[in-house]
Amino acid sequence: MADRRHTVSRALLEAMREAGVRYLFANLGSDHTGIVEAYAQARRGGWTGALPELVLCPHEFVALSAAQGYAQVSGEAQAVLVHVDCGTQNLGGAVHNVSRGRVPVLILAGLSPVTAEGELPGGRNEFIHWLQDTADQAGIVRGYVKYAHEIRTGRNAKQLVHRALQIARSEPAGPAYLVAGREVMEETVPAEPGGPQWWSPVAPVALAPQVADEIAAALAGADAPLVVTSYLGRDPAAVAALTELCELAGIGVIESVPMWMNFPAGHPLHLGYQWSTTTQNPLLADADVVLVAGSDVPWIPATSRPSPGARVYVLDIDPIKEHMTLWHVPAARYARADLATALRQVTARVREQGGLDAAKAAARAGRLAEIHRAQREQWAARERPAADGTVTAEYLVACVRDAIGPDAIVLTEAITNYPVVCEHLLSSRPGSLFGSGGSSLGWSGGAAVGAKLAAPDRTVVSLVGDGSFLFGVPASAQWMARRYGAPSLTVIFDNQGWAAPVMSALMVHPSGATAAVGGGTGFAPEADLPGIAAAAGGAYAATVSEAGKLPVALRLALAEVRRGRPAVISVQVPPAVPPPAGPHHPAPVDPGQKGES
Ligand SMILES: Cc1ncc(C[n+]2csc(CCOP(=O)(O)OP(=O)(O)O)c2C)c(N)n1
Ligand SMILES: [Mg+2]
Repeated sequence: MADRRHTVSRALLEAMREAGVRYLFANLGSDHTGIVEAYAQARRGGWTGALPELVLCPHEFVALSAAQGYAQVSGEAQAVLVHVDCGTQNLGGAVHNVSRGRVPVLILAGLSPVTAEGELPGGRNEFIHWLQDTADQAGIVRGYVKYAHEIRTGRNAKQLVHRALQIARSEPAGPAYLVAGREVMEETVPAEPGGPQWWSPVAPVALAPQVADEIAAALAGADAPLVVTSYLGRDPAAVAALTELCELAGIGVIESVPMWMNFPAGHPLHLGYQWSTTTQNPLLADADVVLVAGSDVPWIPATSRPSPGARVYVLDIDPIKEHMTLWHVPAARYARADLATALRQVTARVREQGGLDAAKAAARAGRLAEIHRAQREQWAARERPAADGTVTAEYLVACVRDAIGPDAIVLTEAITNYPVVCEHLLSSRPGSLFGSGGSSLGWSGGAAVGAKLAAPDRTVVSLVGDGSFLFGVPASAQWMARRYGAPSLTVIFDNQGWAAPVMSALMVHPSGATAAVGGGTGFAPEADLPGIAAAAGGAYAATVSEAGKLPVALRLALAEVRRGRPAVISVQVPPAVPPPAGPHHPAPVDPGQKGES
């Protein structure tokens, strides 16, 4: 009977499940005959638990973003299944995000059949098989994946799944891409266990002792030591390790372009955030020892950097970014290490070396706490509605913060409002704030579904620009949220269009034509963004423009989410781009902080 045929498709799925893949985020096609058949067999035979749960994703970008969100929240790699070259192309910028964000994921794609005359089961029998025959399908994603390989025979298909996942999970983590032709996927193979216990990711790497000594001595002897981090919080344990070191030695922390919660915002040694700043950060200029602990962009050298006399140390699982064509931080030492492990080593050496002047460190911590306090006071003062009763971005984030509480998982894709989100959300719990890690917009739509599947007991909230909401293929993402019981709250920063490209133009041409006539990136006539979610996923939908109505609107939406229904609220916030210059509208001179270009 057909069910007794143990196909490679079935073996691939079993290998994923053995390896701990809970969900297969899939968009199916003619290359997946064996996969569709295996799931049908499993449903008929009552053994669906042996396979990853199939999550249908009407768009591949959303599928990969969902797998990314799941892995970011849980630390566990999931799998994505896409249709030949077409589906691979549709992964689009999500491949950039998992790659830049160093998020582990296994992507499996079919290949067009390689036989056409009936030679083998699975050979060509549909017109598309000729159209989908590409010279180098893996080439579509090769620049982004850690591993790309074709499963050429079913006999080692399980082994290749385990190998791909081992590579994807080993730090620096990232995507792995496997392809398999339909004939291979339809092969019959013996049912064999894959031995997942032999494919664990590479164990955390420690610092060489002399490097730990050198960094510890530099920090202990510094007058103004500073840590800059962007993604240390990928590992929540590293947050505690950094906190311990900073408290011991009185070291301040700046988060640069944070896409993770890296250091508690409420901690007196937290000295704020920096993005695409146009002004020198004085704390960075004053530092004599700077520890860059997990960062791709610790500063923007053209506008803000440490002083030339500062000693810089780069501590990272990816310290010299071999995959970025242009990257340099002038450091005394670059060290590859697991950040939690390395920071614990450095802390231990600071204690053991005896070079730390405890009174000096305490006095410094006191001064930094003052800076911290003044900064927070300034931020808090901005948490009010505009004079005309409309909503400001600062007030919006403050209201969201107060409504959701400290345990929610927040996804931020607020773009020009990235800085506002950090400064007013003030996340202090590791694993509570996530960004895409890259710059391809639309991540939060699918990521929210993945995040909720990974943490069903936590409230998931996305803070997203109106443009980014549309990039996220909301009809697809919201449909998935309802179908798979993964409701979340989406709060749209509706500034009526794309502010970021205009900000970029103003940064380069502060007095150019854009400053005079605007950037032309407004969204009028506006789409009913929450209405898209209502139509596609039955979401609770609301639009808010008056500040007075915001707290109640958020409460109602959250109540819906807690009852199991997705909710999308669009909140009108001022366009981040100033109005055109004129007698009553002077042209902007310095756009200041900006989230993204
Ligand atoms: C896939 C992709 N396409 C284009 C861009 C360029 N881009 C950067 S920000 C931005 C506008 C984002 O609009 P929105 O989410 O509304 O945020 P806002 O700029 O208004 O704050 C665009 C188009 C990008 N980063 N990613
Ligand atoms: Mg916008």
